[in-house]
Amino acid sequence: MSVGEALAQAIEKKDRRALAQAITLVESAQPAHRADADALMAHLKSPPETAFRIGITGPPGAGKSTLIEAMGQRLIGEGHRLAVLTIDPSSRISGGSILGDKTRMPTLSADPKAFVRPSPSSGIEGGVSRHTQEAILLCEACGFDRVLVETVGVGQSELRVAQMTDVFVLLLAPSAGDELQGIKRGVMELADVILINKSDGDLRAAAQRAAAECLASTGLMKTQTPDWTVPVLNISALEGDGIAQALSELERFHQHLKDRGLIDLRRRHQASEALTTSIQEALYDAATGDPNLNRELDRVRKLVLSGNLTPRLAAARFVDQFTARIGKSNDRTT
Ligand SMILES: Nc1nc2c(ncn2[C@@H]2O[C@H](COP(=O)(O)OP(=O)(O)OP(=O)(O)O)[C@@H](O)[C@H]2O)c(=O)[nH]1
Ligand SMILES: [Mg+2]
Repeated sequence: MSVGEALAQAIEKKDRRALAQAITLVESAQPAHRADADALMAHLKSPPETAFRIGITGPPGAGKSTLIEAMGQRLIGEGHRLAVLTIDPSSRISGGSILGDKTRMPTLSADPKAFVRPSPSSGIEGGVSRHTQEAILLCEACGFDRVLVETVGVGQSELRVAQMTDVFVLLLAPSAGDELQGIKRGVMELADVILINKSDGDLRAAAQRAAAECLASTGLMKTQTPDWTVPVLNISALEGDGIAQALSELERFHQHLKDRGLIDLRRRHQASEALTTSIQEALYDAATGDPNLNRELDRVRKLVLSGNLTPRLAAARFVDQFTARIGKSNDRTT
């Protein structure tokens, strides 16, 4: 039996250690591991229909981890098995282990019905690991029916997480100066549910004004999902206020999608997006795996950084070199 097949079998028996190993395998950058990872993914059964994928994003310090602790304990209390994948752009692998959010979800990390997995962000975009999609499928195969993906709102990561989850939650927190911090309109438009955290103590009034401001701007946006009005809720992850309501909004959204047959549609759309992204990444890897092309990339990057070439022209020049090399290697093989 291959490594991949053995891991797939162990995962189906709800073996958490196998799940952890499997995620490490799919995250591995070593080419030798790729074949095992592909075999593993090929042997997985399709996820149970009840699985629900929840994406949570928000600016640094908004309270994502605190919220996940609070929500997680409730979900477990309701009989769910919860997997939490946190993608932490600031985490680094140190001595083989990841220093990340695990320590900030102490209760969930210690709970046998939860599985908490911090992932370092990978590669070029500095955001969502390209293997998060596979990690989600692995968690579901291991019997986790709620999968939470936490990402800090930086760059492309929100879009990537929105593309791999069933509901996308935007968590914001008021600042002392009232305005909502660090949030781009494009990200607001991805949200299915908006939560304004830290609606407690000194920040309560500011949080309520922030919610009103948010409602006003979401009212003007076109929604992603037919017949769905994006709810904006004030919560306090720290004090546990509004967590039950927030969870019931998520379940209501899940039901909304199911009633209209939109889950399947959303997942098919996501699979198609994932295919496009995977092709982009595979092409990027193929191109930068070639030492000559890698040097060419360095060269054009320097030109871009010194302001002598626009990124688009630099990319076009690089792609020309890439296709020229493919042409040459085809000439050799035919
Ligand atoms: N007052 C108040 N503080 C909170 C609340 N939720 C979180 N905090 C505090 O905000 C800080 C950041 O909380 P985290 O849960 O680590 O935030 P995060 O969004 O996961 O942060 P990063 O992962 O670093 O982006 C901590 O000091 C929390 O105690 C809340 O509801 N009210
Ligand atoms: Mg966090």
